[in-house]
Amino acid sequence: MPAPDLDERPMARAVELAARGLGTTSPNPVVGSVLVAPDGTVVGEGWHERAGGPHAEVNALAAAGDRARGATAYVTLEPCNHTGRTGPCAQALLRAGVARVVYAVPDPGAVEGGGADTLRAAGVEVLAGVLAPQAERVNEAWLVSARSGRPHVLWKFAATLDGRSAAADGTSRWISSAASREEVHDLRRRVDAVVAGSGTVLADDPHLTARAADGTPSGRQPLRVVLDRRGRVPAGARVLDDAAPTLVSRAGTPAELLAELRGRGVVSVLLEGGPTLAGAFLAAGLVDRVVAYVAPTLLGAGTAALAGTGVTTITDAIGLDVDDVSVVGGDVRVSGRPRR
Ligand code: AOF
Ligand code: ZN
Repeated sequence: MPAPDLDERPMARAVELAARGLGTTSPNPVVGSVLVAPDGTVVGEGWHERAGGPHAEVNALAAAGDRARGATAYVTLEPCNHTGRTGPCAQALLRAGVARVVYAVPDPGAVEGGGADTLRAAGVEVLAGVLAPQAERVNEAWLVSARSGRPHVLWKFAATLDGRSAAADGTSRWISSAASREEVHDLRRRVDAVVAGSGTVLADDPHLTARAADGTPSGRQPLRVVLDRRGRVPAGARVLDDAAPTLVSRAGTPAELLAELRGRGVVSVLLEGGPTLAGAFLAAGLVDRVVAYVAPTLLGAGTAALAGTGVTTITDAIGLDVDDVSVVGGDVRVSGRPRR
């Protein structure tokens, strides 16, 4: 049996391939696959490119052809065992004569039991859990949604070093750097829906579209969602233009809004503002990831980035398990998952 670190390199490549599907596979997962011959040669690579299209394993098998026989298949998600829009990958791997299957994360969405049991029963050596944290991270939105039955929620905000999202006079444009703002447009391209409260729409009149540097809408557009319980959003608001579809929701609670979005097939949500809406989601335990862009500027007065969490004493502070701290265009980007 190969040493575990020998399995990590092809799995790392499979995770890289999976990431290529981010933004185009919803409501399906992102999945990557690599086929390696017994002599260590990579004989096929594939990833899931779009919902309804061939699964990662099938693409990798097609690339390998006859060379798949006797190979090890690396897959970031347990191979499927069901006939959905495409045939079961477990069977395709068996037909191709794959000798060993290494996968990272079990499939929580498996309809009729995962493919691992089927493969083992057919005499294939199966190993699970290789680079599970990395595979989990790239597919976080889909996995969290499949396990929880509601969309994954990413709260993104920009603030000054002293934690403010707007100055005392209400101005808030360009707190974060151009590079950070560009990243936010990439985030929007990758999610199914972008959510803002009516207060943010009234204060900032945002487009909530994914745009190129020149300001024109570019790439896949998420559903724009405005939580507007009191019907305050005016007809001329930019968020209602025809650049992308918009849902004005009257949902009474974050949970209700997420259920409504789930009903529309939404797997991933980007929560963009404002402070009170974010506070309500956090208080309800409905934020799965926080991404903060902290600019090296100070205000000393103005709107706090977050409000309404209900936290009044330090022992109740919402801790984050931070898995990334980077510098983006001079801002510090901190990303982590709220501890429950
Ligand atoms: C994918 N891509 O590469 C793998 C998936 O609707 P279907 O028939 O494409 O099936 C989707 C399910 O198949 C998905 O929820 C997951 O359980 C399993 N694996 N799905 O879209 C892939 N390997
Ligand atoms: Zn499959």
